[in-house]
Amino acid sequence: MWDTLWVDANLATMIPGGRPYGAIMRGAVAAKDGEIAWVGYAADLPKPPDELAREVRRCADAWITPGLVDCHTHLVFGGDRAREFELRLQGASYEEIARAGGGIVSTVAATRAASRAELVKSAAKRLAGLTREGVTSVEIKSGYGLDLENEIKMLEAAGELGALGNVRVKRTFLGLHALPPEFKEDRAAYVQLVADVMIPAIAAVGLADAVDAFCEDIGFTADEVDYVFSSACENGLAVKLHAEQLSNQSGAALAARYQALSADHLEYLDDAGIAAMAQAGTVAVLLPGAFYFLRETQAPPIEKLRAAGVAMAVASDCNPGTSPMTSPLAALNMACTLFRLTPEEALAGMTREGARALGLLDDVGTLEVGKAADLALWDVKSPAELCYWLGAPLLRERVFAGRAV
Ligand code: DI6
Ligand code: FE
Repeated sequence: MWDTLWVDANLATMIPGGRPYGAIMRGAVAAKDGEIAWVGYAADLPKPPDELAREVRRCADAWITPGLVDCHTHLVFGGDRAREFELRLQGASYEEIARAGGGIVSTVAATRAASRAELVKSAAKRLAGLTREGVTSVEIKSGYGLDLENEIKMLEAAGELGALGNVRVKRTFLGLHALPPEFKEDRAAYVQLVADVMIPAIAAVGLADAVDAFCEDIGFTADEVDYVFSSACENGLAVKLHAEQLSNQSGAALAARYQALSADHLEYLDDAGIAAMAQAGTVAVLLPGAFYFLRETQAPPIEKLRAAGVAMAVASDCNPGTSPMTSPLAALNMACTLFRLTPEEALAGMTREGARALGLLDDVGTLEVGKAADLALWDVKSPAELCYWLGAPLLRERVFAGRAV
């Protein structure tokens, strides 16, 4: 007997190669022990539903997708940056504010001042924004502590959120996010601290799955990132990179040299970077929320990424400075309107490709037997509606590891 069987539903399995969205009309999906035990056409079920599962859920023609995977967020932080938003609306640029000691560094002060419990509490609200729109897996970065104690506090808070929110959490250590004020006169010492002390310490206690960095004029140079990435590899952690968001630093190519899981943002990505990513199988994570919120005008080279066969994921980048957005469906809409992804590409970007970008594709991201029974049930007549509406309450039910939550 299966635990639960969903019938009277259409499935967007997101398995590539067949019909759009891997769709199965009048499908059924079953869960046992938290995993998907059966997927297919309801007509092919071996027996009547009630003889197959302890609980049968009739879905009145809802669409079922894999639970959404938000593969790039900075959900945990103290304070907010609404004041900075006002300054930017009066003409100050993100870079000017950062150089004047605002920006990320101001969130660092607020994050250091917050207790772990306070961080969990404020992030839980943002996480609720994600889960009420179907997210079942989320990546959460550190990077607003910038010393070992506060980075650990952030990563522990991120871990607590998983159990609290019924989501799978992948944690990323983002030590090279900004130069902390106490190292203002000695960049090299901070980079060394991150590589030689913080990464080994965090890896030793299993608080992170990956290491990220902000490779940018106002962030860290490719050489500095290179140094930190070699420590990540030595310590058995995957890497990923904020690359080519505001300028071209050849960060994506550097990331690809390290077989990075992903390179993220990519507005200024060049042809060499695309080729390197294609070769390495590095996922392009598109973050239209940051593009929108910063009123950027140069979009990532979507057409060329597509032509090169680079996998494209879409994520919220939820963070206080450049993407204060807790709506994954809004990110899907923006990926289509601003970056010209097709709705199928956008939805794949927040399911299958998001999972790939987290190294989780064997576990989640498509509706396939043996993967976790992480599902989202939607009140829509076609999957394209998930990218079309802005702000509509489309989620009917979220299923995490086989349980409706
Ligand atoms: N790029 C971003 O978009 C965020 N971090 C990064 O490296 C912004 C973070 C912030 O402004 O607080
Ligand atoms: Fe980011």
